[in-house]
Amino acid sequence: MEFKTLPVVQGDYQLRDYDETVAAFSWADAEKQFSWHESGKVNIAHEAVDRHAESYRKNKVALYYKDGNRKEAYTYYQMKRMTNKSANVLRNHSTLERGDRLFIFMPRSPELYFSLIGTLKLGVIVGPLFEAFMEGAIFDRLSDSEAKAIITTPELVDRIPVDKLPHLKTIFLIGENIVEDGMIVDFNKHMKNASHSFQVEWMDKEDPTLLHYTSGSTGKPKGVLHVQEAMVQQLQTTRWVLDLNDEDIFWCTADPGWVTGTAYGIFGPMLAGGTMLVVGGRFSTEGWYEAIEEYGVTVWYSAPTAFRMLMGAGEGPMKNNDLSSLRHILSVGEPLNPEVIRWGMDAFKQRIHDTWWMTETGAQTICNFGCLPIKPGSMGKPVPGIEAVIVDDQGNILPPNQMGNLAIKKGWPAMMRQIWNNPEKYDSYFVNGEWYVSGDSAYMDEDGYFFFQGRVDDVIMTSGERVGPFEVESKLLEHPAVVEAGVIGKPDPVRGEIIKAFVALHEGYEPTDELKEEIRQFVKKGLAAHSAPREIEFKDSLPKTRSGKIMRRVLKAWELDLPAGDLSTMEV
Ligand code: 6R9
Repeated sequence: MEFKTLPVVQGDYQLRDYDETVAAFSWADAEKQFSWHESGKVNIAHEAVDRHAESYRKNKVALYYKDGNRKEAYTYYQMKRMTNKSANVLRNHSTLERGDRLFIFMPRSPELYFSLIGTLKLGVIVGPLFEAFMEGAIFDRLSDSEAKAIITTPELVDRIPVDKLPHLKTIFLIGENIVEDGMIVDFNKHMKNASHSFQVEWMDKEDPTLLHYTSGSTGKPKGVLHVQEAMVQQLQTTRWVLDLNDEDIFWCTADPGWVTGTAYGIFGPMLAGGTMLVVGGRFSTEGWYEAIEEYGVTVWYSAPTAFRMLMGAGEGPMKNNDLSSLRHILSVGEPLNPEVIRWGMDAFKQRIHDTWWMTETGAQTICNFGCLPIKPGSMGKPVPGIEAVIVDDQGNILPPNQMGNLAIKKGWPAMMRQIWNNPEKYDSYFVNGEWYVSGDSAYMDEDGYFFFQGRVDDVIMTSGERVGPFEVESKLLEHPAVVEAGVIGKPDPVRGEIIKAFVALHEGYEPTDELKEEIRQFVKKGLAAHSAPREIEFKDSLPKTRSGKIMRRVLKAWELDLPAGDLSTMEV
């Protein structure tokens, strides 16, 4: 089936006044940018790559890749050819069909991007995995989703428990000296001869695209299923929140194993015809600053943990690079501590913009963006098209300034459409069939700004006072000795719970009792007596997810001597 390709239009996407924009906005208008407006069919890979390759952006760089000395650049024209070749290799060397599941388990490299987009050209669902996953984590995800194929490398392939995965038929290996057999396919070898033309599978906008497994507070990781239509919101927010324009160089530091690394590390920028940078390898202060200067990064999307690590490294390394290309910086994943915002103002002479969303929301929902004046400490306001409220546990909408559950009106384009294999779990997210309840607690002020308070399950009740661990953690981080902090409620017969802080120290500080008392007093003076941790325990480092969230649940398990549950997303 051939469909006419719509011309790429730049359009007027400048936000004017917030209320005016919200009032004038409709998702239906936003959808007109894509081919289904004409044909009723769509494919996110076509919209992200092919239509730009057929436009004035043909020779524009889509992807810069840097890892040590490996430095490559691919235009939209080249991306189209490489993703077509990948799609042909996948089709010719497997039995994959539309709707089947394929996982990608490898470090960031151009091949990861080619094959991920190539998979979507086939209409096959992609499950991205962090390279740090070990056998148990791989097994949980591949068996739950009955995956038929995986793309990986010779270094990682031994972690796939093939014998226990009866549905797994094909392993595409990307690397050197690969010996093929009934199951193993040498991806690069076949890429050499593969045709660079491919007709994408035309899909419905409700057809699934990505399956992101994410950990809840209990039980096994759950498979959050996204659909084609997510692209509408990914593109719209890329323009409004990331403020990405044709001349920008965009760097999203997230790995595609995390939803940020697909929604904004691939699709948002490419749907917008942008130029993105991917930096392989692990975090390094010097390497990151160098990348910003070398590529002249203008828009930068990262996470509080990374900012805190950069902050911890001090001004020294910063002086070696010219970072003046940066014009817009954003953050996601955890609360953006005021301390980090202050550091950002000093270090980059601009404010870091907070954005709030979740794997389940599929794209940004509450953000500091464009025309919106920023209120310190707030995550911002709902992006146009999103309706957010605070509800109590029965689903009643609460008035401003009352803490409750942050909820979003069902039906936004990027919303998850299913929890794989678990419809009951999916339904349990919604109250009254109308509001998606996020599991975060927050309040909204009288101007409609949202303030994050914590995960619902992390809120501490001590002597009848509600304390958000984030507030305490932020204060702890302001102490010069503290580099990381995690705060939990520890059961206490008298007070219900007491506040316990786990703290990692900057180099050069001795973990003494005097320092504990000094830190306690610091929080007491800075916040409130009831917010000061009664107990402080020093640790070399704290357990974090791959996306940088301190895993309070693990701290709690340590404290209570309980099993820590699913640790597959923990950074090692
Ligand atoms: C994109 C992503 C979702 C949870 C979410 C919340 C926390 C995300 C935040 C934030 C405070 C922000 N979170 N953004 N907390 N301020 N700006 O992170 O997805 O990995 O599914 O995590 O992350 O608790 O509920 P995911």
